Amino acid sequence: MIDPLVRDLDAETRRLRAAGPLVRVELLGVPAWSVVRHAEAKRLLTDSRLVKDIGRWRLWRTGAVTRAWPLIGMIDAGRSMFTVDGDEHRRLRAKTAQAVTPRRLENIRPLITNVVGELLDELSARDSHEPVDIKELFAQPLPMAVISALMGVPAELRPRLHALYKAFFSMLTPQEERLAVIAELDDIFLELVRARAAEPSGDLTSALIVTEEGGEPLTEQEVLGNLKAMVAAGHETTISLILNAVRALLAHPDQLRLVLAGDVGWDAAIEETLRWDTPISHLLMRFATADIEVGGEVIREGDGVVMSYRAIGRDDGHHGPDADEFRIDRTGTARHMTFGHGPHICPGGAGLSRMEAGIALPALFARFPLMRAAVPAEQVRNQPVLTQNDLREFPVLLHGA
Ligand code: STR
Repeated sequence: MIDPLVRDLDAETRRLRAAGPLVRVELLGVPAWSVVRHAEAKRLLTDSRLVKDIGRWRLWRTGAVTRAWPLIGMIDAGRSMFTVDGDEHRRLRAKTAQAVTPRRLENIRPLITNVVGELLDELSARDSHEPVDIKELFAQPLPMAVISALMGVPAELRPRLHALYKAFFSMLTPQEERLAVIAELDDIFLELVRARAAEPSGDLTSALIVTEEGGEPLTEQEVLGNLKAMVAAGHETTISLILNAVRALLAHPDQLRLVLAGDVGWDAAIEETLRWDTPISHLLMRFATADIEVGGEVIREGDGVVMSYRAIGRDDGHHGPDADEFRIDRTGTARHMTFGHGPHICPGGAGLSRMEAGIALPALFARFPLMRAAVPAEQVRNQPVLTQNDLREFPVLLHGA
């Protein structure tokens, strides 16, 4: 039911929805539950009997799942706000929330505008009437530039990080190589943590380390875990948001006209993209510490549970009978859950990614108002990445036909 190679994401989303609200799935041979509807997801995401601690997973405890499983890096990712719950989670997360201040976000705005301007100038300079890949040349470079600047990751490391994350997420990477990639990411980020511990600067990594008088500092491993989570999340998901918005708008010229004419705001176009084509297809994983009944099925203690956000965004029970349509002018009050819900709801990144998309998209369409897709929709393919909704490439004609 869940294809690790993502050969047809729309068909998969439809199948999951039809089988919901709770669907038995296999993740590369490993059984789990997938939650595919809004109401059930909302309830489970505030149910404290579902936890992130991999130690509660029966298949892990029995040794049926090991580090040889290609998705293990998504779960066994070190101690951070992403992997713990309860009071410990509040402590790890509070530190991040304090660090991602509205002021820090506002301070990053000029950088986003500059990077977007530079990328657009490079695109213009090509003056090409041949197809160009708007992923490689626009959607992909921006989020890494922004999250690196925020966290203090040196610019010269960014190309290497791109390559490492690509290998980390791809289901085609041999597992031995993926484990080496994970080790290298750890080395890179640990070096940064130690440098900032020795000499703090104004970046967010330093803010995770520095503690006020009387405050309880995070351990080195906790700072490392939070830093890794923030860079991975800030990078990968925002690429998808920007690219999915470009793709959806070009595929729906009537909707694009609405936003270009100013009849509908860019914020609405961005929210509709977040709902209709979520950056995360499936979020791994939570574990049941008790039997939990959902829609006539029972999640057993020790079972693993996946949030299938792409299906959740298309839930007609929540978004109405036209949930499958991309409509930036929808009038209902139903809100999407693309950034999650409950204690683990996306901390800070929601605002950052909206800001990036909110600057990048209007600037892109203002510079290239005649832009259109260079290939038919069915030729645009996903990367072989089970968890992220990530396109391989998206060729466009910048100046139209
Ligand atoms: C990647 C590997 C790593 O070093 C740390 C993490 C923790 C946070 C995870 C990240 C992972 C993968 C992408 C995630 C992110 C949190 C949000 C992001 C799942 C496992 C999303 O795509 C939603």
